[in-house]
Amino acid sequence: MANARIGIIGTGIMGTDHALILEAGVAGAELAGVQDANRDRAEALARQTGARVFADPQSLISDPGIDAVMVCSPDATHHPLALAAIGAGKPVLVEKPLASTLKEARDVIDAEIKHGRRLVQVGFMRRFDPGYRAMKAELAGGRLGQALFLHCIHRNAVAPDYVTSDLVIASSAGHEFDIARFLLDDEIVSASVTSPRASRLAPGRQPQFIVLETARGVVVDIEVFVDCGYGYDVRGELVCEKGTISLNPSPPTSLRHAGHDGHETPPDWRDRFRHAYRAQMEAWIASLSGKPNDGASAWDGYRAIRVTEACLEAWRSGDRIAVPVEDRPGFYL
Ligand code: ISE
Repeated sequence: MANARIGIIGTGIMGTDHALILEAGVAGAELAGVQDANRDRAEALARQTGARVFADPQSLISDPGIDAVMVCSPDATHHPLALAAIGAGKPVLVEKPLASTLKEARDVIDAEIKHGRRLVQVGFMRRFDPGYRAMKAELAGGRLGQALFLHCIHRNAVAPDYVTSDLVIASSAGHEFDIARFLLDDEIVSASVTSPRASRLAPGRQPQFIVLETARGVVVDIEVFVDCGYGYDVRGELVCEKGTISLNPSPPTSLRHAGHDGHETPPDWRDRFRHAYRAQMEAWIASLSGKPNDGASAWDGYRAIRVTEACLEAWRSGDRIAVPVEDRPGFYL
């Protein structure tokens, strides 16, 4: 069977990373096109990869030489471009978040259901991380008993100035909302958020401490601190009735040298989750020829935004906010 010809919209950090994964070789796929609002940036990536450069997103989406699309452009474009891909009947992997509002996310779901075939996957790549998958399998195996707590830490070394406290919830904590639902196979039903004072090194935004409750009675706590300075650090510990299971840091080695004993902390998520990004790509490409895939659906993207909106309300009001749980449409079962 011919390779699926992939077009990437947005050639910034994530678009480039995905392009280089494809370039390094993914069975069944080839990078065929790139597009970016900054044409020079798209052209630079095209020179490196041999992909065609498209003038605008719609011409890439509708081109007969493109079979499937990755949307890696700024967050506000995710919703219209996901709708455009559905309109063209082409599979689309949309970087998270699926949309900027709940209403927009609902539009994507409605359009996909109307189209009648699943086309959208959301780039919650942690679902493909070997550590999280092992945690999920261990919980399902039953030896630890039922889950009680999920403790999560999400730290970035540094965030750009445009990242507001709200965006910390939407963009960074969104990963935790999705991974909690995925690991626990449960829905989040309430959210509370509190913050310490802002770091003097990043006075413009506050770290967050989020507490979620799930329908089956698990408590999930999340520290999100995107200015920790020392590196990218994601941790998780699932506490169950008869034991716990934690993520290990990703480096395969640790180093003792010059009074230091430990392991390197990666600068950002691309390195920490490199296996997850590749595995996500492989699973998505395999799904284009019909292989089942447990990547995040548009429904999962919608639920993450539901929780985001509750967290934003909880943060502003100081109240514990209920997260409405709707029935999952049969289309997404
Ligand atoms: C970034 O946008 C990502 O998606 C990373 O995975 C996340 O860990 C980071 O906090 C975000 O800023």
